[in-house]
Amino acid sequence: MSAKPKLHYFNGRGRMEPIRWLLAAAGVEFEESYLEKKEDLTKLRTDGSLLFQQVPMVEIDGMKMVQTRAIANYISTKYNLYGKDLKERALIDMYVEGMFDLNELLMTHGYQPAEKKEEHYANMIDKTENRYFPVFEKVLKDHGKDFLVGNQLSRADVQLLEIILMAEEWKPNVLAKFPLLQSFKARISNIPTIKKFLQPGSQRKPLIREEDVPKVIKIFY
Ligand SMILES: N[C@@H](CCC(=O)N[C@@H](CS)C(=O)NCC(=O)O)C(=O)O
Repeated sequence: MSAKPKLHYFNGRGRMEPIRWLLAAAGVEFEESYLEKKEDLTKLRTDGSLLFQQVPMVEIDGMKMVQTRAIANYISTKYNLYGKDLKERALIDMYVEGMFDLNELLMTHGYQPAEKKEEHYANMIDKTENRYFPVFEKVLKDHGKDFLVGNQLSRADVQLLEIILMAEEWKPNVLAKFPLLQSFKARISNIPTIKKFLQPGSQRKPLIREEDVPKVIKIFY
């Protein structure tokens, strides 16, 4: 039996959260080692564990993987969340790259300085409601299936649910104009592995609290 993947990151969402989601959706148990202070990052760097001196880093199948997308690609391929052929994979790639772009806006909002918050919020909600969510609503409408690609669960569905829930934290009625995304959310949330991940006490991380932001910044700068 191979060891559980071990995730190295701070105890928060950031770039590691989509990886936690994918592992959880695949029903894979994982361990976490949290960076609490800068010295923890320095230690990983000096012992040669970080190819580009950055986290996320995931120990998996004898590798020390870095680069969020590379890690997510590996997990998605290994656990059959990456479509059944090249064209499905191409669609999934386009969708999830859009999701990563939106995720970057949602994930960094809590870290914005006070004077930038309002402008950042307006841009983030505008992009959510007018650029990204209409695309996924249309995809579901056009093919009329339950999942974004190929009528089976893929990483695109998992990552979209993650983003929907994040966007709702900033604007609770953000799905008001997207009826198919509303039913998508309910459907994907009910998949047993995902349902379990959504329960309190899982390894899913909460939205960062304002008072924890300086601590996280100190680890990396
Ligand atoms: N392209 C990389 C970016 C990783 C990254 O920026 N990681 C941050 C923490 S979220 C970091 O390690 N920052 C320290 C540094 O860049 O020196 C990825 O997607 O994994």
